[in-house]
Amino acid sequence: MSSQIDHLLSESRRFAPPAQFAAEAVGTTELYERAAADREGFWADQARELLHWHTPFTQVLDWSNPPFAEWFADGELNVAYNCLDRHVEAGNGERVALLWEGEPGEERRITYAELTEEVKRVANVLEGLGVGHGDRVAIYLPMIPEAVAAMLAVARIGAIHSVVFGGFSADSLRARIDDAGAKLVITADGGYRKGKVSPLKPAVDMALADRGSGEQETVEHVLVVRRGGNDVEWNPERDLWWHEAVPAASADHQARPFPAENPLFILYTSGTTGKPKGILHTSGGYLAQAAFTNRVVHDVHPESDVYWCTADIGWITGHTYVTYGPLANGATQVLYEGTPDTPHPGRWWEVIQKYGVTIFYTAPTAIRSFMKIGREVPQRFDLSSLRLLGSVGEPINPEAWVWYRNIIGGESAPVVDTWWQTETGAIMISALPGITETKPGSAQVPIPGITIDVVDDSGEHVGNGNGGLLVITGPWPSMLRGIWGDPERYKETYWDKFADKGYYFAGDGARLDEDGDVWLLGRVDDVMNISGHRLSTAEIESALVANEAVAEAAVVGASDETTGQAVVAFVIIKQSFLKAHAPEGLAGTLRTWVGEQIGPIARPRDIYIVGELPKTRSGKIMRRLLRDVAEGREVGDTTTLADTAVMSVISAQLK
Ligand code: 6R9
Repeated sequence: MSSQIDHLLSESRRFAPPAQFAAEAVGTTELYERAAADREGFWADQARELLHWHTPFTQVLDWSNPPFAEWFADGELNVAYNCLDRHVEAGNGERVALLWEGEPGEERRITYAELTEEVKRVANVLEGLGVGHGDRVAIYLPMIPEAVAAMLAVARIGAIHSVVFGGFSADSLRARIDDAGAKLVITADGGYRKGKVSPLKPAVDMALADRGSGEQETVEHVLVVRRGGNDVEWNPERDLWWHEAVPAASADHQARPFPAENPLFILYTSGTTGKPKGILHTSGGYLAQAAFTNRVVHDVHPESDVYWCTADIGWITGHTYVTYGPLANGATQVLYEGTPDTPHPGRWWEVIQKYGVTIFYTAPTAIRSFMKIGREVPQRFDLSSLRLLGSVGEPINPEAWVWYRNIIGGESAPVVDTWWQTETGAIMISALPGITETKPGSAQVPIPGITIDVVDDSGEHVGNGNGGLLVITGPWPSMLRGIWGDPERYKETYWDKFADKGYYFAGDGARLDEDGDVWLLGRVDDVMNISGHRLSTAEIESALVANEAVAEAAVVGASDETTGQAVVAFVIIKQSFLKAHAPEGLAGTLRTWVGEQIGPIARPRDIYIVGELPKTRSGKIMRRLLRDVAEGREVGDTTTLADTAVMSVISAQLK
């Protein structure tokens, strides 16, 4: 890590916002001043200004039982009403909410009035199926307008959605359905990916098929959108077509107010153990910070901008910056179904040109893969509508940042590097593009109303010029309210490390430069970041050892030029298996296996079959040493290994 830090600190380029951008920007220095003078008052102002409250709140923050926070607790609102009806009532019903582009090239323009009507119908369908306040609904859909409508319909009736990324396997879906106890699954027959239909309904059928004895099935119905046109099996007692049920339902639906702390969604994310955590978010505080950050960081002017966040709704970025933030603000946005390079490598740039996208928010891994293809591809398209670029998901290296600004942003669009997490719910660290002089590679400063620090192991501020651990020093409106069904794990994971200070431990390493700006340095735990997606080493290890051939497995995240990190697995094969089978092709088989168990994003880039794994005397696998091997470095200090010779054996085997 020290060479990385040296490299970062030699980065001295600075970019001031263009004058016109600065003059018209939503985010101003007054916001910082107001927040510094009265942080809670500041958030109360934002919540009042940006949202409609059926019952206005009088309390702002209740932190009497930390780390369990309540924001705006005596207020009541309806999240879907805030994202839909109120824009129609304000006379903006004809404004386009979604500019949808299917991968094969179909197009649908959906106004706020149309989306509101659709969501009302879906809400009636859900209620007709017996889904109500507090019930959990799993959503397993491609990037189609129905995905946004499904989330909002669930929110409208006070139920809780759990969106499962369409790239996850039947097993992963099953585990998430079970953990949340979902009553309904909303899915599609399939969606388009890389030029063909990728089926989804069969995975739902598989997930709901083999119940072990004694296990109670919680899912009563499956609501299916027809998108791919692929053949699907049908269980008439359980399954309903969206295109039959939704148009037949009434378009009248009154949005009922719910308390600000009513749960809105659960989203599963990888932690340091094998079992994904169900991160719980609630309504008022989440929506306030989602709307605020989308306005001031993305500089959204709803009447004129065309906004595009490329994230899938299966990730937190898709929740906050596709569904909730932009729609709460009444913005017009692009929703694109497919992969960036189908049917040609300029597909994204074509979409920007076609719709005149002004604000574009994507991940460093995508930017790096475009850099690899070359600037000739984006230069074939007119990208002059773009006025702001954003980055999220992992550290963006200065070279990619500058390429993004110059080649995509026409050497003028500000780039905001936004740091946040599933747990934080919304952006926490970022420049405000109209007032901050940006630095390539640094996320820079906490947004107004957020307090953070970089500290040493005992929680002491490290001071400028030093590295340490990133902490959030006070509660914030869109913070997670817990881990679904596991309050203890919530405390242990995020709050125990700095319990005496009351700091939230983010799990990221960071450094403060001489100006006090923050540079994120990646995870300090066993969480990997592959193309901006979080995966835990333990999760993949347990998938590997679940295969009959594998005795033991160790997984590390090795740095990768394109994906940020790549999964590299070291496995020991069972002697008994080797007696009966030839070892040829085993690595490939195991790769496929992991893809089936968790999802294609979890497939290891490399699988090394080894005879032994490096362990400490207490039996802990020393991943640091395996990472050295995976990244082709000289192996570091091996003195704490139980058997110090093991690393030379492994290195020799791989040569
Ligand atoms: C929004 C999202 C969270 C982890 C986080 C950190 C990494 C996200 C980053 C960044 C450096 C940025 N991360 N944004 N690292 N610079 N701008 O990605 O949520 O999927 O929960 O991942 O991603 O390591 O801890 P999530």
